[in-house]
Amino acid sequence: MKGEILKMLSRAEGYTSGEHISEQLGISRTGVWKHIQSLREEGYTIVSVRKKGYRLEHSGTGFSAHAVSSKLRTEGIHIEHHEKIPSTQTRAQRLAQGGARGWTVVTADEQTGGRGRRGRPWSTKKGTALAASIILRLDKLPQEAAAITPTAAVIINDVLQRYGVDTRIKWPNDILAEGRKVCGILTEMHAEMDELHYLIIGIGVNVNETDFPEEIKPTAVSLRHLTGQEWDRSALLAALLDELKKRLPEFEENGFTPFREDWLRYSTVINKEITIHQRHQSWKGRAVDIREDGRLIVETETGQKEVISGDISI
Ligand code: BTX
Repeated sequence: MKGEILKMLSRAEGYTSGEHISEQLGISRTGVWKHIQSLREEGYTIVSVRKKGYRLEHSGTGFSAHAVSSKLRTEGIHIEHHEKIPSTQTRAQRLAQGGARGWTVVTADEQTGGRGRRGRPWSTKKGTALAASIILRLDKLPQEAAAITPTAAVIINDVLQRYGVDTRIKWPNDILAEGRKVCGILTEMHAEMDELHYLIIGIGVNVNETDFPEEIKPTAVSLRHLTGQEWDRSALLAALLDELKKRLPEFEENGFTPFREDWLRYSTVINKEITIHQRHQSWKGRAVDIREDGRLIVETETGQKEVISGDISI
């Protein structure tokens, strides 16, 4: 409800009367007033003038469900926010198993057990990071769904570039700036052989961190480091969700194909000599292309190989 009120106030030219809000949202005038008070306590500056109503003067930079909702331009996205949670990904899994609809998004201000691929940890510090897991129910076959990771990487990269950050995609699931990791994407799916039940895209962005745990200091970077300014996490997440909501139907219709050229342009690995680290082996080659299903094509002395999973060092 607070998100709806914020949305109305931020879209209004001047004042919005309490009566209008109460009519539009089907709540009492006292209810409106209580929500306004609660928003003020969270740091929003809302001016009220008798007979005129309310006007939003300063939209806070807090990270909450209604802060994100009020900044979304697209409809149909439901946010479940947690102040502290082990992992938004695990919570989203549970919600999806319980039947939650597509475009339910779990967010958190702090994750105590944030995870990356193969059980690796993902650091999400309180008050500075962006952590979100999006439940998607797409009309796709399981084998077609894997290419959602490079597709999401292109879309996220576009949004960050629009904000003026020079980011690049590192296969399979990282977004780098100045050669360091600013964002990680974790895609998980629940499927049978011929039926995709749901996908969960987990997005972790380093936003306002000024410091990182010792073990990732050399390889991690935050948007704040890169731009020298504090970012509004809810505005950034709203922008990411809007863009994903707008462009994923294209993936549902035509797969990775419409995104592939952009991926190649943004990639840090194409035409580079790389080492691929897989579970039981590491080998060298030259990355030359990406397939429509998201597999990386690598030229080696013994011919071309397709890589489904692994980590790359350049
Ligand atoms: P990944 O397996 O590619 O990367 C994990 C590795 O990245 C770690 O082993 C560590 O070296 C490094 N790392 C950990 N934290 C950070 C960080 N904050 N910044 C830079 N490097 C780091 C990447 O997996 C996918 C991460 C997805 C995270 C999201 S957050 C929302 C959702 N919830 C959840 O538990 N995971 C996802």
